[in-house]
Amino acid sequence: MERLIEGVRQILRAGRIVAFTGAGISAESHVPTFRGGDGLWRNYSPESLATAEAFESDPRLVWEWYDWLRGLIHAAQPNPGHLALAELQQKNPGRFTLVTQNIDGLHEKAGSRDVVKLHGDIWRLRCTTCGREGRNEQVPMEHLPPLCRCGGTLRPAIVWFGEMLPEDSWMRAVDAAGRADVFVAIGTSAVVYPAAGLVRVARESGAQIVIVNPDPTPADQLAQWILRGPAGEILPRLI
Ligand code: BV8
Repeated sequence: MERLIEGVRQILRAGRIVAFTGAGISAESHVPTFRGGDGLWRNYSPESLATAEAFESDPRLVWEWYDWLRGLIHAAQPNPGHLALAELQQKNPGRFTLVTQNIDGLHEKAGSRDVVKLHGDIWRLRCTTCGREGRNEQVPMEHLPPLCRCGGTLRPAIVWFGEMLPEDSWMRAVDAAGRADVFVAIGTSAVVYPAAGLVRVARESGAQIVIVNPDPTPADQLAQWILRGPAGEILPRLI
């Protein structure tokens, strides 16, 4: 592993870097991943709750899940993996882009700036009637589901399954992946699209692909470097 770490350290020294993160980077902050053993809540799978249909049919149940998740995330601290990426950005201003699928805000809490959030932000709510959007860090929420001052029901401003990604974030991510010299996929199972497709965009544009993950993923076949282990241990050794 030491030789691999040294090799990746070398390629990170020059060129444009994209770090692409998934729920696994927050696992060591005790935020449950989606598909790991701890990914289930009560007996619901995220896929069954993180949809507009589920919200439509039972906004209170979906909100109970997100209120529980907000409570967990509120108590969570960034781990050495988050902190290492913030340091990598500070050391390489202008040639580092962080693209995350996570909605927990732990990258910003660790000091990362200008984070490209593909799936939204659990601390922002949007009105399903008037569309007004704003920050809300209430833990726990006073009312479930929360209501807008217009009387409409508020939803988390995150991307559910079957929903489009925010256009500007998606375009920024595709552009960065297409111009990357090194693309590091950290803590993602690489099964959710279109986000997972960024690995292939980077590979086909000539980037070196680095995977940081304790388990195999479908993206491994695109990678020149596979660092098998937890992000909280591996990332600090890369900077
Ligand atoms: C869309 C917000 C289009 C909610 C999320 C078939 C083919 C292609 C696409 C599809 C398809 N069938 C359905 C689709 C579309 C669907 C999709 O991809 N489904 C998958 C399940 C097959 N995609 C969508 O619906 C997207 N929208 O396609 O719209 C469209 C077109 C026209 C018109 C309308 C729409 C929207 C996807 C976004 C969904 N929202 N999250 C919420 O968070 O509550 S996705 C959710 O899963 C998370 O946001 C996360 O981003 C995503 C992926 O999960 P990961 O982050 O990778 O986490 P996971 O738990 O899976 O894996 C953790 C990894 O970490 C593991 O590998 C583990 O080994 C590793 N790990 C564990 N510990 C550590 C670690 N790594 C490092 N260190 C550790 N310590």
